Amino acid sequence: MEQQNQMRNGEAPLISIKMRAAQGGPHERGGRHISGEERIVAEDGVEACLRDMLERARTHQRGRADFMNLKLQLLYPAEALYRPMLDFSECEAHTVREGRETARRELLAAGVSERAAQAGIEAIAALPDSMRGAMILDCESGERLDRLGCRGIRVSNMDVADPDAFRQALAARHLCGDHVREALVLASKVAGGDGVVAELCWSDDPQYVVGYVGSPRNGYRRIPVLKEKGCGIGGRVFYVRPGTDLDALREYYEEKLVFITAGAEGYVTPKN
Ligand code: WAQ
Ligand code: MG
Repeated sequence: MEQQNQMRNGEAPLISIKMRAAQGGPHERGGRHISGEERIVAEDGVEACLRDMLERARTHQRGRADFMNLKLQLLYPAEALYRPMLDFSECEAHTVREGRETARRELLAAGVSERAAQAGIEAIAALPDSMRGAMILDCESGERLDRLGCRGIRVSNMDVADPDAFRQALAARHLCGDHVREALVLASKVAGGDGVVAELCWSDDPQYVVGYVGSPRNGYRRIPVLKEKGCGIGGRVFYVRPGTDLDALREYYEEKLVFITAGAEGYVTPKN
């Protein structure tokens, strides 16, 4: 890419790299979702990022992918929003039953009704296989509001504002690894959506049983176990207040470029 030609208002573009991998053909032709990932990197970081992604898709716990879609796109950081990383804290749970009870309590604490909390936990647990995206539920009735079937709403166009600052912030909490970094970035973008009360998530990677409840009120509440080891079903539910503008929310999640700051970067977080 010719840097000189791509400058806009004196600003160097960034590259968005998105990967999705499936087994048995492309997602849109019924392939089984294996993994998806995205990064936003400077131009000199593209090769290393692609190598990481290839490696992850080839060796994924959910199986070997036979289809991979890669998309690269120029982005201009001036069009981005900056959002702070959610506060991180950890709940205690030793069994799936305790974990789901904890999730229910955390959802109530975040402002979700008893009925909706239960509906969300059951909606993920009852999935026949993992979705690519998330379900949107009404935080009072528990009714599913999106009509996106097993695709769901896919949160995209986000990354950490400063990888080193983010790594340090995680290390200070004795955290490392891709799962937690990606989950914190996603949960921080999700909680910043207008009308959003909470998110419930657990991983679909068979060996990774961790999940969380995220919310603007209580931050990222990690739950150590939400499913049995070996189970490849996981998912996400976003709870919204009745009357939320779902088209605007979907546009924010899928289109808007958002960088998550870990506190040390010195950005002033603009309100949108
Ligand atoms: N947008 C919406 N939903 C998504 C997205 C996305 N970008 N990516 C994944 N999902 C949904 C989809 O239904 C997946 O099946 C499900 O979430 C789980 O995705 O240690 O690893 O990437 O604190 O398997 C949480 C705990 C880990 C981290 C979550 O999720 C920690 C995780 P996974
Ligand atoms: Mg996964």
